[in-house]
Order: sequence, then structure tokens, then C-alpha cells
Amino acid sequence: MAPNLRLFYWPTSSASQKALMALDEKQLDFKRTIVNITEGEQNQSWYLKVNPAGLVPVLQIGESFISESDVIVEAVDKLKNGPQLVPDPSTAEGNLVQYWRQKFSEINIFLVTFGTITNPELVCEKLELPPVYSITKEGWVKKSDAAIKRLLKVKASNPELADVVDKKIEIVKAKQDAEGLDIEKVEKELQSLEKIFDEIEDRLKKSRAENIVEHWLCGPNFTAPDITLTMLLGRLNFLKQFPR
Ligand SMILES: N[C@@H](CCC(=O)N[C@@H](CS)C(=O)NCC(=O)O)C(=O)O
Repeated sequence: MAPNLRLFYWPTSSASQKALMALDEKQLDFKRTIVNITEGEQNQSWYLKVNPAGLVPVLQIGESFISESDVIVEAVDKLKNGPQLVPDPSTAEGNLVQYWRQKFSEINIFLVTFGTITNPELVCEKLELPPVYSITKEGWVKKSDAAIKRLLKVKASNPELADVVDKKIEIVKAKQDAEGLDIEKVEKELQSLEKIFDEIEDRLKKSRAENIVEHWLCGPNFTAPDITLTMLLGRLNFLKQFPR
């Protein structure tokens, strides 16, 4: 019998989308807990007990909690037989899957997303974002300040979480620096993304030439890198970067 599964996630989070697609692809039933990261729910004490990093997604399998979307995809894959999302790396397909998983893990999706949103010069068409995502660099600094204040309150009323909260505050502070969103840094990230997309295009051409019925990034089967690519295309479409 399949174990009891619960996914803690936020629907528009890129990492959550990877976990959701993996569960869907393997046709696994799971319960859902929405963690509203736009309201700071990931830093509430109940969730810090689920994931001390205060990040979504987390997959609960029975009594254990797994974080990190790539680890979740692997765990989901192992829960059920059938087409494999992460084939054995000693096979040619598995080796290619490993290569693309590594390549995709180097993309700074945070910088691509918030760097594009906070530098309107980089947007190909005007963004029409829901207010919660429509943020300026100053707004980003203020939002991070508010998150730190909320975390300090959590620490005051949950002394057992002091270390966890301190670590999370350090992470929020490191990301808070608006210089991290400097247009040059974002442009550089978008340029390296363009190179990756050139390579994706070559890979897909090769896959199409080699596989008549279906062709995906690493061959005839839909695998983990196709999940990341789907999420990435969705994000770039959201950011109106397709013309580029
Ligand atoms: N490497 C992690 C990244 C998780 C992550 O950054 N999640 C974001 C949403 S996409 C989050 O929870 N952000 C809330 C925060 O930074 O406080 C993974 O792949 O699961």
C-alpha cells in the first residue's frame, strides 16, 4: 500500500511546482497543506518545526519530512514503479538526466524572478503581476525587514526555536541586500540562461531525431529535467521573457 503522503507547498513557488509535477506524473494521491509564503507562513513556528529552513516544499511520507525539491522528486520516484523520473545514472539515459539536473540546479531562479521584477528595463513587455508579486527594490528591503521582525517575535515566544530562527534571519538578511538585485547581476544570469536554452534547443533537436514517437530532453521518456524545464518555461512566460 502507498504510504500516507502530504505536500506542504505554495502553488506559484517554482520549487513547489517541481514536487507537484513529480507527484502528478507518478499518479500518487497526496494530501495538501498550503503554506502562504506571501504572508510569511513559512516562518511561523508550526512550519519551522516541519522544515527548520522555513522553505517550501516539504513532502511528508508517513512520519518523515523531506525538503529540497530535487530530493523530493527522487523520493517520489522511488515510491512507485513505472516510468522513472530519475533513471540509474550508470545507464546512458540516467547519465544525461544527471547532467541536466546538475545544469538546472545552477540556475538562480530567485535572481531571475525578483531580478526581472525589480528591474523593469529587463522586461520585454510590461509585466502585469498580481500586486503581491509586483515589488520594487525598496519594497523588497521593507518586506525583508518585516519578515525579520516577525521571526524575532517567533523566537521570543518559542525559545526552543532560537537557533532555527537565527539561521533563517541570516538567510533573509543575505537576500535582503538590494545590491543583490543589481541590473548587471540579473543581466548576467539571464545571459547564462540564454546559453542554457541554446543547449536545450540542440538537445531537443537531437532527441527528436533519435526518437520517433515521443521526444523529451533526455530521450523518449519524460524525466526529472523535463519537470524543471516545464517549471522554468512557466516562470519565464510569467516574467514575459519569451521574446528574448
Ligand atoms: N532549494 C530549495 C529552494 C526552496 C525555496 O527557495 N523555496 C522558496 C519558494 S520557491 C521559499 O520557500 N521561499 C520562502 C522564503 O525564502 O522564506 C528547493 O529546491 O526546494
